[in-house]
Amino acid sequence: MKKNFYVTTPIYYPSGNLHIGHAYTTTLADVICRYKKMDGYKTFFLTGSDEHGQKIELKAKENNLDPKTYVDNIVKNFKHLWNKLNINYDKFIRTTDNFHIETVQKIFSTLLKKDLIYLSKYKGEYCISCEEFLTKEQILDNKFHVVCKNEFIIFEQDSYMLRVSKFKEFLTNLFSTNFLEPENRKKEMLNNFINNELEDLSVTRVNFSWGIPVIEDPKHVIYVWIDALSNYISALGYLNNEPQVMNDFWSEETEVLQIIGKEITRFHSIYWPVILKSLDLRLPDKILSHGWILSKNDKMSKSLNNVIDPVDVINKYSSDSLRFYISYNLPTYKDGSFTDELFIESYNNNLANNVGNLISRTSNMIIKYFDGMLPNVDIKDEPIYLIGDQTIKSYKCSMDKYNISESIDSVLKLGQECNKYIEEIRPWDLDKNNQMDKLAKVLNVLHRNIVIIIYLLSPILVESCNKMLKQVGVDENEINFETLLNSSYKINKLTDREILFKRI
Ligand code: ME8
Repeated sequence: MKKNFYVTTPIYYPSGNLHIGHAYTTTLADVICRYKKMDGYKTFFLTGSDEHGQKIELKAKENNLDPKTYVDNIVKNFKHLWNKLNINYDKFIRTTDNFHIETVQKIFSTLLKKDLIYLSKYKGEYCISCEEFLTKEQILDNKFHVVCKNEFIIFEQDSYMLRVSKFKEFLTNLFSTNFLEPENRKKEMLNNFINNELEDLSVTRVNFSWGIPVIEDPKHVIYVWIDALSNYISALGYLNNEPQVMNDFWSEETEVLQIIGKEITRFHSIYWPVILKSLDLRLPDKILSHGWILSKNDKMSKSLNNVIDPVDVINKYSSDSLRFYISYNLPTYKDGSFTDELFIESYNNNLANNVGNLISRTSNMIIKYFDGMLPNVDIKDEPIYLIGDQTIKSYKCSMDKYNISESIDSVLKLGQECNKYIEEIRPWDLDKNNQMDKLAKVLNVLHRNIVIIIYLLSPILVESCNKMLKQVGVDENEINFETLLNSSYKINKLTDREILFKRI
């Protein structure tokens, strides 16, 4: 079994501050990475910023700044957001980093030498805002890009081209595997591109200068996608400074997961594999292409001016509650929404009424009936004992498929079962009737299931996790999947009665 894990997010454009959509992808990557660590993997988590291109050059001009000063300011805000959202990345790559620039130039030279890149002319409909040549399907009213609704330009100039057309067979074979998820995205790529005439890709520009110059022909700058996609290996030291990290995390022993939003699927599932194959490098195991967060019926995006700032949400509620909403309420296979109403409803139902309530009523009863010291009794014959073990199994199974929402669902079901059990068994009646042995069993099994719930939610609720554990008298260093299954962690005296997840 592979025991290294490498996860990446797209590198985001610093053409403005980030919004909930970017927080979505990055939180998913963070949660999966934390889970993999819990499961014993050596992990590497990469995110960053995609700083070159015409759009950034124009934005900087609008702000009377040189491009680097302009992006420096915005990248500070990126990092501030990731800090507030408890995103535990290992590396933040900027495409203006010198090591990245050198690697991209070396990659370009290699492909040029192999005649996989050649000089030609290119003409097409081009969207500056998305840095993308448009296909017929992407054009609205002969004038606009259907996604961002901006006007495109007609664009003709000398350009170096990547020979994507040579890779039809390679791509057809690749698309017969499960490397791209979900399935409908795979069909879309096959129908729109691979099974059609597969065109070569324009990879340089001469009409702007804010980019990485081609060493062999410096009036050309390397256009955003070769520059941007290469970040995933330049960050690991490819052809550069840290070959050991590359050896560790781009080796066959590594499970490589790349999470993206669906609008950049073409670049990641077609051009990126072509570049890797051209360099004789392995491919990622999985490109997980998630749906969009919509605002009304449109994609939430800077260019449509309909964004929600995650920093506002964190300041108003909390980082954990945002991480929870993203992880649970926005499953990756479909588009989702983010509104105050949906957010509050989910928080109250799942965190306040289910998990928070269960922890607080159980710990209160342990304090009340047993002075906070849980008697150690055998609980294997308790009806809700086995559900705990089953939950661990189904949680892991869903997480291993990167289905975070489904994993959380199994944990929440365990919480519901425990709350239901309390209503049915009525521990307060056991106390009244002096059935203390049964009461000890009931509280013990509830306690065990609560520890399971807390541990399984720990990659998501990273700030509350310790508070929850403290409330049930368990030290964070005492639990892992093994001690959880054997119930072999130590339980201290319970004293804490703080209310977790107060209702909003
Ligand atoms: O595309 N819903 O950068 P970008 C869900 N630099 N996810 C969303 C979203 C939404 N409404 N809006 C943004 C770029 N995202 C390139 C990437 S990678 C080599 C280069 C997320 O700033 C989602 O992950 O436009 C999407 O793919 C990404 O942000 C686009 O960020």
